[in-house]
Amino acid sequence: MRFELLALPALAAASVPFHSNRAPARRDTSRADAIKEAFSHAWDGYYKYAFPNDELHPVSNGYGNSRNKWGASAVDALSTAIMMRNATIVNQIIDHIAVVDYSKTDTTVSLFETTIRYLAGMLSGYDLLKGPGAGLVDDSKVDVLLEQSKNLADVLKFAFDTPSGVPYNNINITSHGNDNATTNGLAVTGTLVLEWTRLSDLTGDEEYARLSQKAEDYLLHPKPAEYEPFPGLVGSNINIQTGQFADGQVSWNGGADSYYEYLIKMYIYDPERFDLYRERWVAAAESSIKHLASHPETRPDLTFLSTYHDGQFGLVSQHLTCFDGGSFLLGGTVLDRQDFIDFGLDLVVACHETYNQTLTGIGPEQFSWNPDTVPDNQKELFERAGFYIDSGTYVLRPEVIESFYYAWRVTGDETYREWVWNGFAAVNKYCRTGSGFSGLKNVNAENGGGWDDNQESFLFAEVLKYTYLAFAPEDEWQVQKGSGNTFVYNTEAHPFKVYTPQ
Ligand code: DMJ
Repeated sequence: MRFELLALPALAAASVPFHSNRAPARRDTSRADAIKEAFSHAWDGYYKYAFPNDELHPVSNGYGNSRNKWGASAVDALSTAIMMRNATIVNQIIDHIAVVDYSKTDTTVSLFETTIRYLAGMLSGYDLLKGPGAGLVDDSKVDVLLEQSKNLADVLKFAFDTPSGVPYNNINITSHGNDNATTNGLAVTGTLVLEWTRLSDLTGDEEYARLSQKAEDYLLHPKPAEYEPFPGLVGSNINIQTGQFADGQVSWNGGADSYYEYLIKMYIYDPERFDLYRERWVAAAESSIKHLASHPETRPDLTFLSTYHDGQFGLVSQHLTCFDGGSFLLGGTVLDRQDFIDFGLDLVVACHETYNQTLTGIGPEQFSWNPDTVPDNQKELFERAGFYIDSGTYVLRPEVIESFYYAWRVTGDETYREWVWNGFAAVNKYCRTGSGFSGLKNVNAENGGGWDDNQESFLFAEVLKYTYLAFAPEDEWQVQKGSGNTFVYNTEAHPFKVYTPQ
């Protein structure tokens, strides 16, 4: 096991040795400051070279517009900037949001990506600034976040206008067209309901909740029965005309992932209205432990989740999938189920190995543990680590660090907080450029195989938020052990205030 701190190029980290003799509180402040410094570094580069475009190209200092050209990085950065109490950046972002015209774009719009990054970024900013972040900026500026959330949802809502109510994901907001898809994916269909329900609860306009919950209903009552091969575990695609499942391909990997994530989070948001969601998450979690838990031949001590289709188990997982440990830990602590907490920790330990065993200390995009298909040049890795790499890229994803954060919050065990720090240190060492942070081409090569020259907006929303929260002061928005959460995080790490009846 490798536990040493990777050297940090930034000023803040240089003063924070891993084996520090300082009192924990003081050390944690230094670490929180180092993470805030990384956030400011990324923001300054984005603001200088890319704003108000969607994302920075942090090597060439150009920019991209992969998310509708509405300033995705700015909107995605808002909740983290509030939690870091950086009033300057928060003001810059709100001033930008106030002038975005959400009715105009020249690109195809993803309902899912636009919901989880833009709609959620604004709603979360509103919840935080009306709640524990109040006073950070002039209160008269905050209402625009809810107004613009409503404007955006009004532009998007035609997507749900289908025979079943299952939306199209890829839409043209000018022509009200779509990509003529016959099916929609499980994750993109099932990762709207928290944001659209929150919008209804804040505005009093029931339409948004109704639309998203109608689509979700097909997922909660899956038909035909054969496409729910194990209780709670469902297929990956839904017919847009009928609302019926179109296959029985089960996984927690990308494409399915955040459907499961939102089941337990909806229950936390409002246990009264969303008890069926809890029931479905518990069924999925129990079935996953029983049927999908898989231990690599060369490392039987590790536990990953396999996929399942037509009697076959697929021994492949992803960086994206590593949110699973956090989901089991959150569900386990909220429902007081030690078996879920224990299983969540097993998943966290295995995902930690995907970081711990590479040359950079960062995990790959996709990995496998099928002993029959190990490439010759990865036999040593498979023997040592229990997995081999299918895709070695790293695009600044958060899921492994996110689950470390949940493990730390739920258990209080410092080990997991050190894993958060090591993950941050590795990202700071290998991904940091002169103007921000770049994805890597190969996490298991010298220097990460080079930079991909892209800084995804979720660097701001997720990676730097979960790392910061692990070292930040106690606050109402921190994930709590047990059932006392007053905030629940959307899949892009934007915290929403849990529902309280008026
Ligand atoms: C983010 O947009 C969200 O976390 C989503 O659920 C999955 N993909 C990225 C991060 O990897």
